[in-house]
Amino acid sequence: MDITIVIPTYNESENLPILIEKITEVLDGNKLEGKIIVVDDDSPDETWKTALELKNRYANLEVLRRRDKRGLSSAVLEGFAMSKSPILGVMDADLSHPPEKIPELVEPIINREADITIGSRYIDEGGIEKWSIGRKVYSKIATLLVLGLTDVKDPMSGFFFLRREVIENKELNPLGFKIGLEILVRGKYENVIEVPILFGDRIHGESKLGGGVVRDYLVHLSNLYIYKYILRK
Ligand SMILES: Nc1nc2c(ncn2[C@@H]2O[C@H](COP(=O)(O)OP(=O)(O)OP(=O)(O)O)[C@@H](O)[C@H]2O)c(=O)[nH]1
Ligand SMILES: [Mg+2]
Repeated sequence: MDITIVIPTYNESENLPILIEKITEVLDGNKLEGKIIVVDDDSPDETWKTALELKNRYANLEVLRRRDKRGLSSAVLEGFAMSKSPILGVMDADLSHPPEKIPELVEPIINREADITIGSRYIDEGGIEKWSIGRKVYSKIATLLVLGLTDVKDPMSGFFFLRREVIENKELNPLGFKIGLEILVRGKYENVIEVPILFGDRIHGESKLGGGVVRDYLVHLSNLYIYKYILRK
């Protein structure tokens, strides 16, 4: 069954070649048929150009260079819209998400055991390699704030797969960083399986977590709470 992995990028030109090679190795080694779509928001470091060059080596790679937009969630949704695969996935470009876990994430969807699978830092055997205490606390607080929205242990993970039907005909809001959470609240699904991952520190480049992220996150959460408790019930 064919799968599409969307990789949103902003200034990831050093990480991308390493990641694409690893993903391809894992897909080939597990006889998975996969397409990779890089959605780059016209990165100043020309990640889009690196990606286009990689197309010569990897026939399963597609590249979208968005010149007029910024945003992780909207990049992921545009990547999904470019694909016809029955299984869709997302992962970060900065090598934080272990590609070796892709088969474990994809197989429950192929076998119809799950509609959504999540690479999870907050279940047994999952974890985070090198965050500062401050960042860990911040992430925990962000996760506590969603307790009223989902039972998933790591709803903020940026490494997940889903059956296309989960989001088909659903209106998803591309605000902010947490498209996985958006899908968990607005998507149509029954079973979610979390697979433990060890979240590594980014290898090259800088974090894009900046000033507006917290505000966007709080607005996004308010929208989701209103949707879940006021609009739908
Ligand atoms: N297309 C696109 N991709 C983005 C944007 N912002 C971030 N990304 C990508 O989304 C992924 C996650 O962003 P990161 O900066 O790694 O966020 P993070 O993992 O929470 O932060 P770090 O731990 O510091 O890496 C990376 O692949 C980024 O390149 C954006 O505005 N547009
Ligand atoms: Mg990162």
